[in-house]
Amino acid sequence: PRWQINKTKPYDGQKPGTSGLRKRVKVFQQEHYTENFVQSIFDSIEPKGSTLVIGGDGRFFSPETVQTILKIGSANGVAKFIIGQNAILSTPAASNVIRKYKADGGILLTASHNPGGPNNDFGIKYNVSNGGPAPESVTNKIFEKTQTISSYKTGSFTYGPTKVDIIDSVADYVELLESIFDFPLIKSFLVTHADSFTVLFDGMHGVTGPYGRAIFVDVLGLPPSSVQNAQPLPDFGGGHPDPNLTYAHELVERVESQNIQFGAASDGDGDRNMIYGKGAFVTPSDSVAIIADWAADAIPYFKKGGVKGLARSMPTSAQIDYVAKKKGLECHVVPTGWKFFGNLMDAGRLSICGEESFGTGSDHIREKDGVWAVVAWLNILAYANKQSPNELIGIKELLHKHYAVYGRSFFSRYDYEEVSSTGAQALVDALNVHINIGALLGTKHHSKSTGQSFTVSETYNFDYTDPIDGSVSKNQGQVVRFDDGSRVVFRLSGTGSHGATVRMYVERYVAPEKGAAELNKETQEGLKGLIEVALDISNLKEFLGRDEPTVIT
Ligand code: VG1
Ligand code: CO
Repeated sequence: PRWQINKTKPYDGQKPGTSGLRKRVKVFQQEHYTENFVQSIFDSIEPKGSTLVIGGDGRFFSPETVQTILKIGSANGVAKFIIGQNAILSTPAASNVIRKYKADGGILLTASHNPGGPNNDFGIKYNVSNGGPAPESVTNKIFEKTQTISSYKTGSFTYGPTKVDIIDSVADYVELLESIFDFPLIKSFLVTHADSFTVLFDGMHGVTGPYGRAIFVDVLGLPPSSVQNAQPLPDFGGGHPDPNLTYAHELVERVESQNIQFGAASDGDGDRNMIYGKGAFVTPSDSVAIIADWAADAIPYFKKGGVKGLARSMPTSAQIDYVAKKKGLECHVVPTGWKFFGNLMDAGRLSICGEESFGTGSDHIREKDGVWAVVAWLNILAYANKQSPNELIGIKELLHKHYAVYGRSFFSRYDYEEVSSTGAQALVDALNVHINIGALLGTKHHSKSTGQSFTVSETYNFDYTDPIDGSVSKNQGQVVRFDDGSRVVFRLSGTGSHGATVRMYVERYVAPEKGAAELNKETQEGLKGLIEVALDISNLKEFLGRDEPTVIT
């Protein structure tokens, strides 16, 4: 036969998390470890005669893993692989390629924004034929297979019947965005405001550099200096390719020191984005609300197809809900992780959605899309400026206009990374006791520093029933609500490669009637009292043994 059987034994812990299996490279390099997981994927789908896409962020250990997938895939009967050149296809580009070429699925080699290189993280994620992350029914099956695996099949694809197409990593994606946005409008805005409105895109040495260069420099005609860190590197240049105020500090500093009006960054695999202009940071929760607000007027794709519905993940702020309400659109609240949006999109009930974790996207594909979000903002700003030619509307002006109409949900997330698993579990357990016996209900909590007080009105564990297929996901975060509409959410991360990470999400609504002085405050100032109360109620510092969070976003 053209293939051979290799004996193996199961490894513990090959359970895909929020977005695939993510571990240290060293873990993937153990004998048969990667092979086991790849064979388990093939055991959970129907590989015979299938067409599969292979993409990824180009991180360390990707080339080796492509070879592993080709060998195992060929022996399992895959008819054709479509591979991004040098194993590079951003997560959104891979989603597009799966859809465009009607592939049966795809394997993405990425650990997203986690650092890469021999001592850092690698990841493998399976996507299904709609281009989106596999639903829990599939990832649970993969996990089951990893627990009983005893052998895997390999073949030599050079002689096998499997076809391999190596495709340009960027071309299909650029074509897609050109069909969505008003590039001529953006270009004419950028040309007329070449001095007053400058742009800087930071690829963070992840996968988006070539995409950014193709769009911002080649299509929109910006100078090459508008794109930085644009070379994908296997270790991301030693950086942490996560677009937020902490890790994208190089962008933030250049935007501030050079008075750049529009700065943006994307993460390792290109599905996250940050929008940051001189003195103006856009929280992801606000970003998706603003895109939803303007889309049907400004963006050709939505002008044509309409906005069918909106959605956010549960911890994301309710800013988008206010837009949905005003426009009479349905608005869904799903658990954390992009896989929960796909069914709603496939059913034609969702057009634009986002997560507080710098994820924004639409039904043009089935993944969140960093570069899409950046171009969406440029399209909206170009449109807004065309409507009001007598003032320059930048990021800050657009935010303030939005708050004046809808009010503002102040939002922030505190991450406590790599804390002890026991401490994290103790925190969760203690909250569950409160939730189960209703102990916090009606209790009033004071902030010493601001004098505000917050009365608990509701406590619950977030469970979700998918409205399309009825599947249920339980315990997706613990919520404490207050009678002024504020809330705090606690959740354990599902993307870390080791140890536990606790996330605390805080949100406080301020109505438009409160006026500009209240609405346009700094986020941390607007949330100060609530954060104090949240830490106090949860006893978080004691449970985790941490005074300060690792990252605040
Ligand atoms: C995090 C984010 C979540 C996001 C996920 C994958 O998950 O909170 O919103 O969907 O990462 O994003 P968790 O379970 O660690 O909170 V990415 O760009 O890492 O694929
Ligand atoms: Co990512």
